[in-house]
Amino acid sequence: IPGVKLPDFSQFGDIEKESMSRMMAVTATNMQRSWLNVPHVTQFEDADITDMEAFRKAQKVAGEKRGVKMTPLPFLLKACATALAELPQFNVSIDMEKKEVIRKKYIHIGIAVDTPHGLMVPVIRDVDKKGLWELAAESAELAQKARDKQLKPAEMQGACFTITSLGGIGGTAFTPIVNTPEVAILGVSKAAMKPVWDGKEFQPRLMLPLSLSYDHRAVNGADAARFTSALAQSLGDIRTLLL
Ligand code: CAO
Repeated sequence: IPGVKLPDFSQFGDIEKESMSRMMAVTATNMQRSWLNVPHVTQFEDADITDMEAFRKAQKVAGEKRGVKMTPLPFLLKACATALAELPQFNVSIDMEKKEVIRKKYIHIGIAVDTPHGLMVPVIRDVDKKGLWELAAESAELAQKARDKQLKPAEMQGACFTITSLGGIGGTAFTPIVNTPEVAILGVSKAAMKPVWDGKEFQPRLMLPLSLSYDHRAVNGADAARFTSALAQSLGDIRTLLL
C-alpha cells in the first residue's frame, strides 16, 4: 500500500517529537494487520437491560461482603459465551493458506482494558464454566494486573473472541477492529434510558448498545444478526443464561 508522506510540520508551527513506546508500536502493527487483512462488517443491536440492571444493583451488598464489584461485564461475558456455544461459527479461526477452518472446543474471551500505557487484552479462560461472581473477580483482577503491567504472556493468549466495553465512559456505538485471528469482537457502549413501544404505549427502558464487528470471510451477515439477537435475548432475560 502507498505509504503516507509526512510534511515537515515545523513549517506550520511549534512541534516536539517523542519515540513510540514498544506497546504503542506493537498495538499499531496489530491494528493495521487486522484492518488490512480482515473484511470488517459491524452489526448493531440494542439490548433491554432494565431487569438485568435491577438484579445487578441488588447484588451490591453481597458484592461488598465478597469484596467484588458486579459490573455489567460479567453478564456480557456469560451472554457471549452462551452465544458462542449456540453459534459455533463464531468460535473459529481461518487459515487462508491451507483453506482451513479451525474450530475451537473451548470458550476463552479477551477483555480490552484501557491502561495508562496503552490497550491490553487479558483473557478469561473457560467463561462458559464460570459463574458471575467468579467472572467479576477474575475480570477485575486481570484488569488491575494490566494497569500494573503485571500480566504474564500466557494471560494474554488463547482468546476465541474479545469484548471491548466503553460503556463506563460513553458513546452510542462504535466499530471495533477484530482482534485477528479471532473472527469477531463485541463493542459495548453506554446504556441509556429510551422510550420503547410495547404495542400500546412507550415504556422507559434501559437500553445497552452493542456493536459486533466480524470477519466476513468467516461469518455471514445473517449469523451476525443471529448472534446479536441471541445476546439481546440473554441480556434481556438473564434467566435464559441458566438454560
Ligand atoms: N453502560 C452504562 N454504565 C456502564 C456500562 C455500560 N455499558 N459498563 C460499565 N458501566 C458502569 C459500571 O457499572 C460502573 O458504574 P458504577 O461505578 O456506578 O457501578 C462504571 O461504569 C465503571 O465501570 P468499569 O469501567 O470500572 O468496569 P467494567 O467492568 O464495566 O469495565 C474494563 C472494566 C476493564 C472493561 C474497563 O475498565 C475498561 O478498561 N474499558 C475500556 C476498554 C477499552 O479501552 N476499549 C477500547 C479498545 S479499542 O481501542
